[in-house]
Amino acid sequence: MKKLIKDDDSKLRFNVTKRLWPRFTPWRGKLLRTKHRCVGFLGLTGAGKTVFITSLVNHFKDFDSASLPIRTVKKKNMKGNVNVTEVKGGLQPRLCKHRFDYDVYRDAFKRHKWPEKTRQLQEYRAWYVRNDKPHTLYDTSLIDIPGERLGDICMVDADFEKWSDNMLKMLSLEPYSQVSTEFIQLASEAADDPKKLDGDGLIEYVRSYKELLVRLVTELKSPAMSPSSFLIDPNDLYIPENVLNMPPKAQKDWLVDNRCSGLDKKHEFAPLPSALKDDKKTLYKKFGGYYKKYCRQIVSPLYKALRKCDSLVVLIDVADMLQFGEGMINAQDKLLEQLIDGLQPGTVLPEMMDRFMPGPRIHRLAFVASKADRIHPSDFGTLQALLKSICGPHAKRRVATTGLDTTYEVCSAVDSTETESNDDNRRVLLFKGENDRTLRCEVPELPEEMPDSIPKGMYDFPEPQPMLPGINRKPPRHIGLENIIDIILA
Ligand SMILES: Nc1nc2c(ncn2[C@@H]2O[C@H](COP(=O)(O)OP(=O)(O)O)[C@@H](O)[C@H]2O)c(=O)[nH]1
Ligand SMILES: [Mg+2]
Repeated sequence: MKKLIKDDDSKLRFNVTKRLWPRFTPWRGKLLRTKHRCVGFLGLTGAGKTVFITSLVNHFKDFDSASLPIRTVKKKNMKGNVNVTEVKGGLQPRLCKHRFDYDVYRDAFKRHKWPEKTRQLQEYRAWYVRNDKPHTLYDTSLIDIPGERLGDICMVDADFEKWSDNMLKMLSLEPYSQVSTEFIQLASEAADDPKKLDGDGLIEYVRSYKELLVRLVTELKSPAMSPSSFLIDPNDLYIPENVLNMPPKAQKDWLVDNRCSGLDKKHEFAPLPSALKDDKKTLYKKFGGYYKKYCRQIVSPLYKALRKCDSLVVLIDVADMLQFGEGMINAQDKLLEQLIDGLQPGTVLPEMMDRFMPGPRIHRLAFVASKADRIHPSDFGTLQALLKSICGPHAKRRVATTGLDTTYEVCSAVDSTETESNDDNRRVLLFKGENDRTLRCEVPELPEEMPDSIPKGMYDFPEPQPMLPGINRKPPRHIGLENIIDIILA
C-alpha cells in the first residue's frame, strides 16, 4: 500500500519493460493490474461538464451503493452491489497541465452556487478500485474541456490552406451566411483583385473577420468560432464581466478592438481565398506561419489529450436547445459534426499494438442528456429519444464502419428539483431559486422530435440553485450517473 501510494510519479512506473507488459503492483497481498482510463467530457459551453465531473468525483470519494447502484458486468461471485473506492485522488495530471479544481467547485455547491466558468483544459486523476474487479487498479483521468476551445476542432490535421477553404465554404452556407455576407464579399473581391489586401485593405479584412466572429457568438450562438482565442485568449482569460454586460454595439466594438484572431495582435490571421495562393504568396505564407504557431500553442495540447482518451462523454442540454431555438440547435449539430470528423472515434488498434503504435483510440462514446432535473420525469423516455435523434445521425457512420460503442443516457449530475404530485397530471417542478426561495414551475411537455422552428418563449425550463444534502461531504442527489460508470471504470 505504502509503495503504491508513494509511487505517485507516473514516470517512475513507465519504464520500458512495464510498457510492454501489463503492470502488476503488489498491494495488500493482491496482484493489482493497472488499467489506465481516460475519459474526455465534451459539450457546448454551459452543457454541464464541470458540474458533472465534480458530482461524479464526489460520489466516488464518498461512495454509497444505495445512491449509485452500479450495474455489474461480471456477476459471478458477486454479492450485493458494486462498490468503488478512491484509493488516492487529485494526482498529478498525465495529459494536461492543470489539475481539476475539485475542492473549489465542490465548495461552490456548499454555498448553493454553481461552479465558476472553466477556461482551461483540466484533469482530475485518481486511483480507483471496484470490488467486482478486485485485481484491477484504475488509474483514471477525467478531462474537462472548455466548450469554446472546441471551435478549433476544425484545425486538427488541417494546414492553413485547408482551414481557410473549409471556413470560407462553411461561412457561405446557411445559417452562417446570415452573418457572414460582408466578410464573404471582401474575400471574393480580394480573390478577383489581390491588390485589395494591400496596406489598410488587409487591416480592414481582418477586422471584418473579427466582426463576423462576434456575430457568430452573439447572434447564432455558434461553436464554430475559430480561432477560439477570440473568446479565451492564450493566457486563458475570458472576456471580462463588464464587457459581457455592455450594450451590443459597445460590446462588439470592444471585442473587435481588444480581442485577437490569433495568438496576439501581431499574429492575427483570417481565412484567405485559395485564389490568392499564387498572387499573394507572402501574405499566404505569413498567415500560414501565424496559424501554425497558433495550432502548436493552443490546438495541439488539447487534441493530444483528447486523442489519448479511450472514452468520450458528450453532454447535450436538450432543454436549452428548445429554449434558445434554432441558433442553439444548429450550434449543437455543428459541434457534433466537427467532433466526429475531427476526432474520428472508433479507430482503435488492439491494446497490445497500441503500446508500440500509439494512435487514436477512442472506442466508447456516451451521449448524455444533461441537467435532466429541469425536465419532468414523465418525459425522460422522450428525452432519450430526442437525444438519439440529435446525436445518432452523426455517430452512425462511425458505428457502422468501426463498431464504435455508443450509448445514450439521461442524467442530472446535481438533481436540484422535486416533482410536485397533483391530481390534474400537470408537470410541476419545485426548486430553490435566488435567496433560497422555494419556487414552483409548470414545465412544458417535450416534443416527440426536434421541431424545425421554435417560436420564442414556447419552451421555458427552470434554472434551480444546486440542492445538496445537509452533511457537507455527502454527494448530491443525481439522475442516472450509475449508467455511465462502466464507461469510466470499465
Ligand atoms: N439543474 C441543473 N443545472 C445544472 C446541472 N449541471 C449544470 N447545471 C447548470 O449549467 C451551468 C453550467 O454548468 P457547467 O458545468 O459550468 O458547464 P460547462 O461549461 O459545460 O462546464 C451551471 O452553472 C448550472 O446553472 C445539473 O445537474 N442540474
Ligand atoms: Mg466548465
